[in-house]
Order: sequence, then C-alpha cells, then structure tokens
Amino acid sequence: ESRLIIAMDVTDRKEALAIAEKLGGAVDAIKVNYPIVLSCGLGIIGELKQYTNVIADFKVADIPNTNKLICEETFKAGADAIICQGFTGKDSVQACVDAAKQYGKEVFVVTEMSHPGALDFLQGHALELVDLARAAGANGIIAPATRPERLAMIRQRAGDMKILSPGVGTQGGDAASAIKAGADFVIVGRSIYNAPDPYQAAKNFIEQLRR
Ligand code: BMP
Repeated sequence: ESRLIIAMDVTDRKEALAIAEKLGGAVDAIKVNYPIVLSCGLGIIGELKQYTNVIADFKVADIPNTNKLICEETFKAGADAIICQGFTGKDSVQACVDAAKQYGKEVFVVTEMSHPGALDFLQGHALELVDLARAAGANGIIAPATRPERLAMIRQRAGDMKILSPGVGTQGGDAASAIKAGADFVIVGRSIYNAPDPYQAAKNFIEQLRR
C-alpha cells in the first residue's frame, strides 16, 4: 500500500494510458475527473482499470434519483468508487451509498475542499458533513491537505472512515503533513503528471509517505 492516489487530469488518452501503465503498479488508485472523461469518454475508466483501481471523482451533487442514475452508469463503466458532494444532504448521499452497495463499490463524500474559496460559504460545516457521511454509511470522506489543522479536526470526527486528501504539491499541501494529520491516502495530480519524469515524481511521494 503506497497511500498515493494519482489524479489523472490529463486530457490526452495516450498520455493518460502511458502514465497509468508506468504508475499503475505503484499507486493505490487512479482518480478520474471530468476533464479526462469529457475528452476521452467514459470508456477511459475501463482502460485505466487494467492498471489499478479507478475512483470516479464526479462530485455527484443532485437529487437522490439523479444521483442514483449517475452512480449506476459510473459503476457499470467499471469504476471502483465514486466521489459525491455532501452539501446536497443526507438523502442524496444515501442514494449514492445505496447504489454503491448494490454494485459492491465504494462512496467517498466531500466534506471540505482544498482550495481557498472552499471556506467562502461552507466554513464550519465540515464536521456536520463528516457525521452525515458516516450516518449514510459512506466508506470515507475527502478532506483538504492544504489545511492540516482542519484535516486533523476532521480526522477526530471521522472515526474509522477512510480519508482521501487532495491538495498535495501544486496546491501547496505537504504529503507527510497530511498523513500526520490523519489522512489515509493523498491525492496528487499536477505534481506528478506534469513532472519531467512522472514515475520518479510518484516514487518521491511514495518515499515521503513511507517515512
Ligand atoms: P492537483 O494535485 O493537480 O491539484 O489535483 C488535485 C485533484 O483533486 C484534482 O482532480 C481536483 O479536482 C481534485 N480535488 C481537489 O483538488 N480538492 C478537493 O477538495 C477535491 C478534489 O476532488
């Protein structure tokens, strides 16, 4: 277990598959987001799955029925897990969890995002969203590596739920600090796929995470 998840936000299919082939064996999962799916199509999930687990970061944020339909299509495409927003409320998150259980997949709920604007409207709600995620039976949550002190607070509230933490590298967060604050996995995108040698960059992160 590397504790590293790569955010595959490249929009070129060949580049993505080349990186996945090199790094798939070293990382715990590849996270796909809209950029790669909108450019390459949903089939990219199945292609990346040959190399490692795939997490669909679709930040699902709709009414329960639409959430359910989105989750079903995503799981049918082969994703091992999906990320949904928590702010839409208990029933919407519950719809994702129920769909995941039917397919034997996992759900992660965003509690607080890593960018500065994340605190504009939702400051103080992260802990309520942690409780909501747990009550819905989610497998884990997303919490920011850019604010280790808030990550630590979220960890305390999260009990044994898994925490995936983005914001490491380009956004300013530090991998080791995120783990120390309670993250189980860190998510790294640009600092790996934009590095001159993505494989070496990933190995450096894995080394940091090991220490
Ligand atoms: P990068 O390491 O290049 O900053 O990429 C981070 C990835 O994690 C992106 O796919 C981004 O959409 C996602 N992400 C994030 O950065 N912060 C969050 O709070 C939630 C995210 O999903």
